[in-house]
Amino acid sequence: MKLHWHRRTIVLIAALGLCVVLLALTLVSGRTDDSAPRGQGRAATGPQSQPQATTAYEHLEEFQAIADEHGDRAAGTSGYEAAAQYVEQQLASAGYQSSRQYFTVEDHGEEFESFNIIAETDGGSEDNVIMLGAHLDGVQNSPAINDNASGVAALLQAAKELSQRDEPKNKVRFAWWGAEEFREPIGSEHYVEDLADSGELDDIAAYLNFDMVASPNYVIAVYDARESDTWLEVPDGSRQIMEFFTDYFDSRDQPWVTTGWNFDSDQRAFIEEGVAVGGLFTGSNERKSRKQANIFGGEAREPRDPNYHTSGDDISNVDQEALSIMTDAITHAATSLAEDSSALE
Ligand code: DTR
Ligand code: ZN
Ligand code: ZN
Repeated sequence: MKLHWHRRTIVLIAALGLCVVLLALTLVSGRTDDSAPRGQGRAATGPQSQPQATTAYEHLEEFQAIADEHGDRAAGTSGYEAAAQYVEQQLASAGYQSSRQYFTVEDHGEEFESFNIIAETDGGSEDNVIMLGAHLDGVQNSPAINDNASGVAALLQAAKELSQRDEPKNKVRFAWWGAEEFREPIGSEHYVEDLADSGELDDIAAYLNFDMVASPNYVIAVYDARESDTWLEVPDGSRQIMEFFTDYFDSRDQPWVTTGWNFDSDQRAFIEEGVAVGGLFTGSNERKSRKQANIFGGEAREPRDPNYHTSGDDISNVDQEALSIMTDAITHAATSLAEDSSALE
């Protein structure tokens, strides 16, 4: 009898123990699913376990999934954090050591922290740095796929391709900027101020900006360095960057047009400090001319991106051909200027 009671107690305790273990396991796995951003959760066993995107478009699918889960990728949100972790994971699996540069955003009396992500090649001349950047944040309540997951994705592909090459002659530095979608592009401004203060800005040979490179009614446009603003002189060397891109497009029989500067994007702080700048663009809400429609196809007199800064800026509204043309051009810029920057002189 005594033995019987004892066995029942043991069975009861064992069953209770099992329940506690099962409950704990459920809680742990539940917490991982809920709090880990998409992508990062799957990387729990290390970067290698993450399925690797092989095209810029596959990165866009990840950014769309992040937007589906978090709503948007605006500065200071969980969507921005999830997107940043995705970029960091991709960089880590390509062998880069990225870092976050934090800064404070002040907006309508509110203050919060955001950050840029910076990664660079280990090797290459430290005083002739080729810098390429794209803003990672988006406007509120939008998946922000063309503006600017497209630039982010193209830049990731360029960084991955460069990581497969031999040690570069010039250092190449990549920036995924935070908080561009404000009155002033805050993240890039913070970065440039920081570099100017430490005297390292002179080491930047060129800054190339990529903001919107998959517009549905696209043009293939190069920032026009011949143009100046009444209050901003386009720095020396910018013309050479423009020609670097137009020569590349010519060599591939790819038609191109020029675009006026938009001084509200991340090249602005670099221009103000006299760094040579350039960039590529496929259009926002400006209308496509008849001439441009003849060159690139698409709809004349219609916006080049009718979803600019709206909730319709999603993956169904990007042009994959434009994205692929621009990704190749950006990859060419990174890999070729890494080897030889004489085209910029
Ligand atoms: N202001 C940028 C988008 C933008 C619009 N026109 C241009 C020309 C060149 C670069 C960028 C842009 C934004 O909303 O992020
Ligand atoms: Zn924008
Ligand atoms: Zn933008």
